[in-house]
Amino acid sequence: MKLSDLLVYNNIVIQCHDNPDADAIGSGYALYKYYKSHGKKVRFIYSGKNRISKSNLIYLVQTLSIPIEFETESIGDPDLLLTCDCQYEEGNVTYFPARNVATIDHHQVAKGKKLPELREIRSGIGSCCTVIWDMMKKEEFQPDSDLSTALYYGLFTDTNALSEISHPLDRDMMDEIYFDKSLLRRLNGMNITLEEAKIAGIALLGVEFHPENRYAILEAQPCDPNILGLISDFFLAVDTVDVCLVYSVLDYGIKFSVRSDTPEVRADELAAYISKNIGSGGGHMDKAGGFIQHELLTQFYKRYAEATERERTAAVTPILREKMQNYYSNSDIIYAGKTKISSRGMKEYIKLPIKQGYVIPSEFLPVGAHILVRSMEGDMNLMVEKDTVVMIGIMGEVYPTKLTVFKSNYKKLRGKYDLKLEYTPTIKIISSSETIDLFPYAHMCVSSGGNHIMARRLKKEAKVFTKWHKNEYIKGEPGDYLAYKLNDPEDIYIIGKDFFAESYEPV
Ligand SMILES: [Mn+2]
Repeated sequence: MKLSDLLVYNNIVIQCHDNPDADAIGSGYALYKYYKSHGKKVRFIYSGKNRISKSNLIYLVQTLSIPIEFETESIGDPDLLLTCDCQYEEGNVTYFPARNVATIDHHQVAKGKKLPELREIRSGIGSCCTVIWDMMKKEEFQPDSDLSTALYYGLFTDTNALSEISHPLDRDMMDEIYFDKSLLRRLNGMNITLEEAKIAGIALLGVEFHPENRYAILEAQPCDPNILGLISDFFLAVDTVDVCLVYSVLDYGIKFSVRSDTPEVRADELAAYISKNIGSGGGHMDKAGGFIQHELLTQFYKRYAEATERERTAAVTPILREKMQNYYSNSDIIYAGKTKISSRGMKEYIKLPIKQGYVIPSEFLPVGAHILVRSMEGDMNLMVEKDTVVMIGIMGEVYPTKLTVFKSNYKKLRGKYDLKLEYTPTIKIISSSETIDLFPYAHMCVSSGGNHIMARRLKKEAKVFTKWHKNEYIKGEPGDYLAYKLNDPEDIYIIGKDFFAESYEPV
């Protein structure tokens, strides 16, 4: 959906979730400004039992004069009700009947949930502000400095002071958008109340420590999610603790933070594991976080579904405890060159020629330029050399190589290379902060194939430290393949099941 698709409606009510946070407020404010600029009659409301009471949010609303209204009675009969940072008819969104409904959100969608036709839901993006920022960019709508700051603060707070950002689009907004530094400083100085500071203390007292795997679980009473990050950062400094999970049960779901200081556990991967099927999670190797949705927990866990509101917290603890236990017991760790791999069940396969893309940066950038290549997989810093080649894999992953290596493994093909991706890789030129899309410069090639490997299907999860990356593992899920090169058994790695089916053939 595009923002301009909704310009057919004249009388628009924007609603964010009850107990709005900074992301909900920033999102609604952005939509308000966009539709107002097109001469629409617009209201921005929230409802529920409580008015906004947190100091930072009150200050944000007052300083930027954000026209958000508390509405508990009726919204009248608008042409359109547009919900943001939430989905219509959800538990944490007070229901108002409306003729037409549209939704813009970044949360996961519960299975079987009825969604309005008009919607833009991009799960996996750090904040709803980012989704709207991207939509506004596509309309060439330039946010003013107040709105930019509100959008930035929405992303800032929804990703624990940016430490849990994982999506490249979030990184783009973080890099590109203007924000008022002094306002952000003031807001950070009023982020938690004295009561919430005490919640951190109580959480520390109730720690559950698991010495066999050196991890800790801490539960915090309902509080601002940023406190979870503070607690977990603090607790990771404990000498016997390598990994920690801090969570809080809120009325619409569970917010959690994960920290790790051991190479055997990637915080982002653990966060994704914990929230798999029931929410979303991600971040960085050392810091990550996520959100588990109340409605999805209800679908998957009977004991949670049957719990009353007061029993919910007690029902969550065993679910998370079990997830942590499974995480440690269900996964093999393989160190290339150290772990002995049994050849039992291994079969020989040959790699088929596959078409993929490549870019030669020196064709359109000066040699010596420092660039950053951004893709779904993260950021990669490079210096452009005459013979630098950036390969684009069939999943949109990018990696560098040299022209000589390229020529011995690939054959150039005629034609342009393009892929439909959630995020199209970009190049940022460091000196000028200019951003260039990668695909218009992409050529097509085909791998010569013929690589022989030994491989077997994984029955349980595996973490592989390859000989190329000794500090960072690749995770394989059951169904993926564990493989090594026939001529180099130490070159062991994981091949995703979809890619394997397309690209390998038994010998
Ligand atoms: Mn949000």
